[in-house]
Amino acid sequence: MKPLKNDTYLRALMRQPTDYTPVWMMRQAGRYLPEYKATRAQAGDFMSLCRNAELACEVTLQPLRRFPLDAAILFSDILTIPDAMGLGLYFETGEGPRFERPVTCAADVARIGVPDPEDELGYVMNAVRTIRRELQGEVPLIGFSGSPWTLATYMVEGGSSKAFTKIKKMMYAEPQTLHALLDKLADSVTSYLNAQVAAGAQSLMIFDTWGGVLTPRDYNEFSLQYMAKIVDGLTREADGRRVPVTLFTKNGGQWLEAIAATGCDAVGLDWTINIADAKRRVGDRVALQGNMDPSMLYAPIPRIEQEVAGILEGFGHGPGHVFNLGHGIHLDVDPAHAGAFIESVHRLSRPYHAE
Ligand code: 1CP
Repeated sequence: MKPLKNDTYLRALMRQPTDYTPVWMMRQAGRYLPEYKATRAQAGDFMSLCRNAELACEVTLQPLRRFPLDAAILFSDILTIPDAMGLGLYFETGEGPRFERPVTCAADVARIGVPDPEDELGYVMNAVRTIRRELQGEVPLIGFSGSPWTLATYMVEGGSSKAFTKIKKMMYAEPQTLHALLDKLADSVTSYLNAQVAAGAQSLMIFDTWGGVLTPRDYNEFSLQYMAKIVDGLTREADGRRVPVTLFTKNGGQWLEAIAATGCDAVGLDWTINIADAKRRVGDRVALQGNMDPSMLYAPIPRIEQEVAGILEGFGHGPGHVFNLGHGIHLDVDPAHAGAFIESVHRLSRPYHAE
C-alpha cells in the first residue's frame, strides 16, 4: 500500500500541527455534481450504485478530481445495515428511503440478526478496498456508519420522519424493546466499522443525524450510551497509524462535553453552535469538525469567504480543526461555490498555523 501523501486531515483529528486547516464536505459526492448524476443514471437506482464497487469508487473520486479536498469518504449510505437486516430498503423517487418491513414490536426485534460485514455487507467492503487502491495514497479514506439511534428511527418509522412519533411511542411505552433493537444495532455498527478498517478505511465517522430530537436524558440513554459502547469496541490502529473516530450529533451542541467524554477523537458540529464556544468547552480534549451552514454556499463567493474567515477566527490558532459544512451539501449548490469554499479554507487558514 502506498504511503499517504496528504495526511493533514488525520493529523488535525489528532490535534497535531498542520500547515493549513484541512477541509472536506459532508455529502461531497452527490447530486450537485453533474458527473454524479451521469454515473447514477448508468447504475440505475441508488442501491445499485452502492453495490457496484467500480461505480461507487468512481463517484467517491469525482469530487476529488474537481477540488483539492483533504479526505475522501466512502460512497455508500447509513441504511445499508437495516437493509442487511432484511427490512427491504427501497427509494421512492423524490421521497427518500423507505422500508418494506419496518420494525413495529418486540417480535420484529427478536427476528433481527447482526449482519456479517463480509457477507451481507460484503459489497461495502469491496467498495472500500477498491477506493483505497484507486486513491493511491493521495488523501485518507473515511469509513462511516449511522448511530444506532439514527438507524433505529428509519427502521421503526419505515423511512424518513419529521415528528418521530412511532419511535418515540416505542421509547416511552416499550423502552425495553427499543433497547433490544439499539443493542443489536450497536453490535452491528461495531463489526461493520471494524470491517471497514480491515478493508482500508483510515478514519471513521458516526452520523447521529437525529440525536438532537431527544430530551437530554433520553439522548444519553438512547443515543450517546450506544455510541460510547461502539467507540469502546473499535479498532483504533491500522498500518501503524491511529484510526481517528469522529462523532457527529446534529443539533447536539448542548451535549459537547458528554460527547467528548466517550473517548472519540473528534466531535462534529452543525452550524447552530459558535465554534469559539465549542473550542472553549471541549477543545483541549478533542478535535472539532465543522461548521459552516451548508446554505451559505448559495451566497456570492465574497460572502462565503467572509464566513470561512469568521469560523477560522473563531477556532483561532493551533491544531485540531477540520473544516466542514455543518451538514450535507445541498443538491442545488453551484459546484463553483463549493470550489471557492474549499480554496478559501486552505488560503485563509495558513496564518493560523504559522509558528
Ligand atoms: O442519488 C440519490 O438520489 C441518492 C441520494 C443519496 C446519496 C448521494 C442518499 C440517499 N445517500 C447518499 C450518499 C450518502 N449518504 C453518503 C455518501 C458519502 C458522501 O458524503 O459523499 C453518506 C455519508 C450518507 C449518509 C446518510 N444517509 C445520512 C447521514 C448523514 C446526513 O446527511 O445526515 C443519512 C441520514 C442518510 C439517509 C439517506 N440516504 C439517502 C437520503 C436522501 C437520506 C436522507 C433522508 C432523510 O433526510 O431522512
